[in-house]
Amino acid sequence: MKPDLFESPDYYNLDDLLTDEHKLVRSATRAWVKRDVSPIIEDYAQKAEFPMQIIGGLADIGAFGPYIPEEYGGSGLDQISYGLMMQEIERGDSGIRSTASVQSSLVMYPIWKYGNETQRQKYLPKLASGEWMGCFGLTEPDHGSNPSEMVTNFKVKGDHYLLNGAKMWISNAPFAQLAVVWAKDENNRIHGLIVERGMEGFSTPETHNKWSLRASATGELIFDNVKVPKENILPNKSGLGAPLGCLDSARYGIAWGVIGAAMDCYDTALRYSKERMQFGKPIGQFQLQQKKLAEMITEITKAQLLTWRLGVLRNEGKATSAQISMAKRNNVNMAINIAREARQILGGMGITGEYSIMRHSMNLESVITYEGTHDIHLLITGLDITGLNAFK
Ligand code: TGC
Ligand code: FAD
Repeated sequence: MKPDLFESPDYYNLDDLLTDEHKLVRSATRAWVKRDVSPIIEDYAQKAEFPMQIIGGLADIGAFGPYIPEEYGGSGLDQISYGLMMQEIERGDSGIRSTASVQSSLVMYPIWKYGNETQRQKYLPKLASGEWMGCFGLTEPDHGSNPSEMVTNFKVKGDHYLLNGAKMWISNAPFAQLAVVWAKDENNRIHGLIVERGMEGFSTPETHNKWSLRASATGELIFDNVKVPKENILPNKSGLGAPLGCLDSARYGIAWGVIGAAMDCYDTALRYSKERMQFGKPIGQFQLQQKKLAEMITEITKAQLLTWRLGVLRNEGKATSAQISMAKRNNVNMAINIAREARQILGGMGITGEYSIMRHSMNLESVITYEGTHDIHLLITGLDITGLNAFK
């Protein structure tokens, strides 16, 4: 892969809206990505392998629990710092951002928000340091967009629960030490359970043959009469709103993250367009190529503004789930379109691993599907503005 020459676009001087802390977090994360991710990521994506050696680095930059309080090992940062960190990591690769998103927003967040003090003390510091990695089991083979119909269930058996069922498409499952699993009790109420690797009847087979998110490990979670100690239930929230509350935080991180992928594609294509000569001119001098580049920077700038404002609302505790859905949907779609256009600017070189664009493009096919598909987020907006529910 070519050396990482990334320079981030800031067409509307958005840096003026950031604090010194925001800029520090961003530059530290960017430096880490340039040093530890860019040189190896293409190789790992080609091999379809997660680079386990970067877990320590992710922990060191504070990517595991950026907004979790410091007393539990988190970094205690605000939502804009969290967003900028996701942007920089996904600039490197969506799969690496996935690992950070899952650990922070889908594993640490529910333990912090819905767990008791004993669970927080037991798990959060280990998760923040990367000593333990976690995963989040909501999707099932027959229940993806509609998790309310899940069939994974548990029954009370003496001093423990007996858990049965299966989850599919679970990021980090093949190597995670623990899983936050969403399952129904005997009254059909959804609860979160902490399931640890090594519990009898719990297995995590890896999902192979992905053309997307190849540097991220995906797997299943299988529960065959798994005895889960009663103290492993998350006591402070139940119902579908509990996992969906975690998704709010992760979807917000994605809205920022994909701006990173889009910026990387734009920056690469812009540089290439000034260097690549055809018909005696740099291709960037042709109007058709300028149209592509001008539209890219316009869309990136709009997404940056949307996301910055959402960050302010999150910091004030005012962002709604529907606002987060709009940003996730808009920004992923923006990034996928930019990746496609940028790839064309590079001609044949665009399909190779010499440049990051094709990898981003393929990764974004997962990002537009997970954490609620493009269609589901549109229907959430539709419900919010009309009051009419297309899901029921
Ligand atoms: P509905 O009746 O609307 O709601 C049920 C309860 O949940 C509450 N609620 C929320 N709470 C917090 N945050 C949200 N975003 C919420 N949305 C809804 C709601 O108020 C209600 O509470 P209560 O107290 O009244 O019971 O539920 P529904 O069954 O009609 O479903 C709505 C729908 C379709 C929007 C929801 O099911 C949905 O979002 N589906 C998409 C599924 C999804 O996003 N799955 C993601 C799996 S995890 C993943 O992909 C991780 S990828 C990780 C990576 O690698 O980065
Ligand atoms: P389906 O729900 O079957 O949807 C298929 C199509 O039908 C989609 O286009 C959808 O938009 C459309 N559709 C569905 N319902 C409606 C409707 N009411 N109206 C209109 N159209 C509709 N899940 C986890 O729990 N944890 C994870 O860590 C995780 N990681 C993932 C990693 C990867 C790489 C991938 C690909 C997925 C991951 N997922 C994870 C699962 C992901 O959240 C689901 O794939 C997603 O929610 C969609 O579910 P589905 O694949 O079953 O599609």
